Amino acid sequence: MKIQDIKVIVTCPGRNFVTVKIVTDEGLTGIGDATLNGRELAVVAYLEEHVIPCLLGRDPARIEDVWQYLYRGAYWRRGPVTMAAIAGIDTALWDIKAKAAGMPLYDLLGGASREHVLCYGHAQGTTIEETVEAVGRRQAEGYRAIRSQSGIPGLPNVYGTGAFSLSTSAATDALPREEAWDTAKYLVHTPKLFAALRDAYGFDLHLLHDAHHRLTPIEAARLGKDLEPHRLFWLEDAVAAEHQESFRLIRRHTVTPLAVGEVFNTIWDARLLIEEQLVDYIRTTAVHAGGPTALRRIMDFAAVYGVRTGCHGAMDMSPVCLGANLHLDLWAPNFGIQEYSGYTDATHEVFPHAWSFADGLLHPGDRPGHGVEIDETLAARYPYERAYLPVNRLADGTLWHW
Ligand code: CS2
Ligand code: MG
Repeated sequence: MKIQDIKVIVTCPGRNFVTVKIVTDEGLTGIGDATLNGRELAVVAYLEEHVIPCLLGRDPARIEDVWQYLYRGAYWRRGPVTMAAIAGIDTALWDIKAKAAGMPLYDLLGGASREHVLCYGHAQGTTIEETVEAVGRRQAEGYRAIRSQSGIPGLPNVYGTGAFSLSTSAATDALPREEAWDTAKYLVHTPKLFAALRDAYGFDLHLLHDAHHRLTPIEAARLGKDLEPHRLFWLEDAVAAEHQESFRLIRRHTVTPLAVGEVFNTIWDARLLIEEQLVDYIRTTAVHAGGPTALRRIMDFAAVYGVRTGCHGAMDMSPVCLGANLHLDLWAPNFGIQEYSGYTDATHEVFPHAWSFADGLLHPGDRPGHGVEIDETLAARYPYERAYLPVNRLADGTLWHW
């Protein structure tokens, strides 16, 4: 079998998605997600100009060799653009291999370790009361684990708590929205949210929280301590993790479980965190970590140290990425949880998928391959729109982590 053609499809059925489609001379096709939120076209150019010409005519079965060729062979290793491009190709090649074998991808990886995959949904509100109600709605939809975020008195527009923060070119302001941040206010308010949630729903529901990289290590330690009575499933991205050693300090002070890694793109970003068991969950995801080849390696490395998985699955990871993640989730001996924040109806239609959600659980389905397709005619009806994530500033104007 030979790779005959590779195309890159960009579509915006609510969010921009970049999808790689590989066609073989034997008529088998595979697709992979290569979306990098807010920097989508950089990955398209990387693929079209620098990757695709090197792969035409190659054997699609040699997934490991293609991965090494694109990673080592580029000389310029790592980085979100490179790794999203590699992920698009790698995911499509695994799709083809599993289709050729007539197996769902999880079978090819070693088979299912569980019947289904626990996932967590999102609940948010501008006030504690609104968030408490939103958690109730998610619970009624079947979710057993819910990430809960609330607006903070005195701070308008906190990402992930109220109105959607994404700016698109359809909006009047096509530039990043500016949001405000105050850590002191946040640290006082957030434990009150979880106290209210435990009062309302008891301890049977798993609750998660995302600090979105905004704290210093000692502030994160304080928050972890203050959240201890509320028994969180995890506290996510407490600090910006360029400095992996930060987690040593957080760990010394709190038993609140820690999750990190949605912006990581290789195992090197997490090596120390995993080897020293400084985190409980590693959040790398197929599209940002270089596809199933690399994600499987990270999961296996984490398994050696008792660190569990918690793949990033916000709605800017396309249904193709979610599909690939779910096969790895079903297989991984050290699976923890999968994020699932849902998609627009149009996104479900553009990407018909075998994976399904019921009772707070996901399953990848049993179709050969990863089980996700793209309807190219429909995709063409939703053209790309330039879009930005917000930025965050302190009251004095200092640009802050968001
Ligand atoms: C968030 C994401 O899902 C999460 O945990 O941190 O919403 C994240 O901000 C986006 O995926 C960024 O593209
Ligand atoms: Mg997050």
